[in-house]
Amino acid sequence: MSFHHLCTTGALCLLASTSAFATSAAWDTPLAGYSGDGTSSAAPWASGAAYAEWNVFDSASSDATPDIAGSGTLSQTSPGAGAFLTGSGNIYSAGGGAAFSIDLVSSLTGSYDIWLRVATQGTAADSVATLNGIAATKQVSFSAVLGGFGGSEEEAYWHWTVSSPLALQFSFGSSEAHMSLDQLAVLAAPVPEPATWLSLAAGLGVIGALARRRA
Ligand SMILES: [Ca+2]
Ligand SMILES: [Ca+2]
Repeated sequence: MSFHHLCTTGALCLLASTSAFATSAAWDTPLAGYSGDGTSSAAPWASGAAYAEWNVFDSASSDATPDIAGSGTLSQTSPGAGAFLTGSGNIYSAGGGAAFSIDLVSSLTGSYDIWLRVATQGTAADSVATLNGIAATKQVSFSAVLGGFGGSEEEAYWHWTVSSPLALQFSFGSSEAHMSLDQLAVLAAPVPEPATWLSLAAGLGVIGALARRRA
């Protein structure tokens, strides 16, 4: 079934035709109510932490070539034939709930904060996502009703802390149909080691002692 055949109801046509929101690496698009300069959406990760990032997807079933950063494979396992690419490269799940997995090879050693970040239109992602089988709860950084068909524009992320993972395997999705996946990123930042904190605290202690001697 072609996109045009699917685009026969007003709601679906509108959603499909307005799915071109995040078309660059800047997530905080003005169309989502942000400034559009990349600084106004919630970003608890360090700059430059992008580990893999997709914006324009290659197909509705799999994309093994992240177009903004990194390497890895995004796969959609549901709804199969009910999913299609929009003209702007979103993965639109028309036929049922969406289920995605992301597989990355990891060379991270030590403790890392890991974030999975998504931008969607229409149906929002479900609350729970997993990393290597460990569940996390979605944090919504932006949400606005798009109007007309009950969908929303949403930016959200999940957070985990892992230690020297050999692989990063994520799963997330939506239990309801009509999620349009616009953008997706995995971010990684090292957790400061306890020794770093101890030496930092000791350094502050020395500075404090020197300040007291000079006082
Ligand atoms: Ca690609
Ligand atoms: Ca996009």
